[in-house]
Formats: sequence, structure tokens, C-alpha cells
Amino acid sequence: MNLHAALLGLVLASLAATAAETNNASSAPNRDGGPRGSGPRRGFGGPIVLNDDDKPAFANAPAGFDQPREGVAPGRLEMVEYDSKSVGTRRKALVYLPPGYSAAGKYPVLYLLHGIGGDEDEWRRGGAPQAILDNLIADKAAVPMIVVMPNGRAQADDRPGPNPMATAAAFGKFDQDLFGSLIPFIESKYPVYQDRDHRALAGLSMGGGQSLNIGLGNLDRFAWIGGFSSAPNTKPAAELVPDPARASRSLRLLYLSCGKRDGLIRFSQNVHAYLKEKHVPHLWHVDDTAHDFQHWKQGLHHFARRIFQPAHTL
Ligand code: FER
Repeated sequence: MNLHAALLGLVLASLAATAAETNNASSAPNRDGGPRGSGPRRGFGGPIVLNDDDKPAFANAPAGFDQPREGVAPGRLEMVEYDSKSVGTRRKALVYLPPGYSAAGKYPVLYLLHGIGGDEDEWRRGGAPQAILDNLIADKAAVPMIVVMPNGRAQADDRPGPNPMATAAAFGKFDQDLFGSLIPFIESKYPVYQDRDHRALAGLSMGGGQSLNIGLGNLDRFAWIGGFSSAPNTKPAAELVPDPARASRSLRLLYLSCGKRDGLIRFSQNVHAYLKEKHVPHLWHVDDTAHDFQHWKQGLHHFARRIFQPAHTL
């Protein structure tokens, strides 16, 4: 069983626990044997109430979008290591270089973040980033870009460990590593543009929350921001976007998506509702998925084809 399947089990256990609490306030048996009633696991899963505009904004990616396709020029993945000043360790990041990559070229960069149980290899293990990007670029649906998949758990032991939820706080410190060490490293090692118009930030679940928190909190650094089924680490919307007029002026794409069967959908719905009320342009895409890579692969496809592009292609 992979980690997300295991986490889905947690969602269901948490839902069952919530139901049990409703029926029997104090002494419902703890069926999964783990801690309950406190800690970050509470709220992982919850009631799903769909609104009228919780609908797809566009069609699903075409069949095969996440499979290597014959005749398509392949990019490549390489694992890199950098010294992190804030964490005090040498850390890893997986880097996608597009087909035809050349040190003489100049590329925009997407920073792509993983979930609570993941690490720098999670997207490669479950999300087919190379096939998705290779196919989009071959079809000229996405511009050639570098994609950096770091480890968003900014602590010395950055493995998820037996209880990934216990590492949640370290995701909140990743901004220091990103700005202080990772971005400077990437910009020294690869021929990349260094302005906000050529820098994007997106992620799945915990990484979606990080992308919204860090991206919207640093509009001078990122023009393109995406959250796929963003987790409860997402800050309240009014804190994320305290100045709606400024966000509206400076964002080139704010992409929010979630599956309609995802027990965490209310976190994305809350952000969408606020953005709508404040007239901050954004894409809101709800498809027929749960909290898993079916959704996140679609997210990468739809986000990657819209970034670093003129406005009319959104
Ligand atoms: C939580 C439920 C889910 C939580 C985090 C998650 C920090 C993250 C899920 C994921 O990344 O897949 O209560 O609290």
C-alpha cells in the first residue's frame, strides 16, 4: 500500500471517528489504535458540501497525458543536492529538465511541492511529472520549463517517518529554505530567468497549502500560483490575500482545484469563496476525484499548460 492509500485510510478513520464522536461524546472506541481527538489528524476528511459553482472549469486531460508517448522527445530528471542555511543540512531536490535542454538556453521555473507523506521523490513516484511535461511540451501546449521538486519538510530529518502528521510544523518553515537556499542554488546552477513572471509555485495537499501561503505572501516573487486539494495548513483566506486589489493586479494565474470526493475540499472552497467575493481573478476547478494522484496529475497538466503564457491562453 502506498502512503497516500494509507493516508486515505486515515481520512476514513477520521470520518468514522467524527461520526462516533457525534454519537457518543466521550468514550467512542479508538478503532485505528492511533491518537484521536486532538492533533492534526482531526479534520483530515470531513463533511463534503458542494456548492453550485464547484464544477470543472475545463475538460480532463486527454487519455494518455500521463504516459510516455512514442515519438515525443524526452526531458530528463536529475536529483540535485544543495546546502540549506535555514535547516543546516544538505537537502535534495528532483529537477526536470525539458527536452532539448541547453545551458545556453534560458528557462522559467516551476517549484512543485509534495504532500504530508511525501518527499522530493513523491511526484516522480506517483505523479508522472516527466511524461506530463514531455507530452505538453511536444504538443506546444506548455513552454519548455524547468520543474524543481524539493522536499518541503524543512527539518534536519526530512523523511516522513511513521507518523507524517507529526512533521506538519516543518512544512511551515520551508519558506526560509526556499528563499534563502533553494532558489539561489537553482538560479546559480541552471540558466533560468530570475523574475516573478518566470517563477511559478504549486503543490498538492500540504504542498498546495504551502504554495498558497508562500506564493500569495510573496507576490513580488511569484506571478503564477497553484494549489491542488490544499490541506488544512492553508492560511485563512483573508490572511492569504489581505490586499485583493494588489493580488488582482499582480497575479498572472491563481489556480485552485480539488476533487469533489476529497474530504479536505472545504479548505479550497473557503479560499475560492473569498476570492470570488473580493473579485480576485482565479481558476476554480472541481473534478470527480478524491484526495489522490488522479487529481494531482490533472492539476499538474492543467497548471503547467497555463503558466508562462500570454493571458489569452488561460
Ligand atoms: C490534516 C489533514 C491532512 C493536516 C494535513 C493533511 C496538517 C495533509 C494531507 C496531505 O498532504 O495529503 O489535518 O494537518
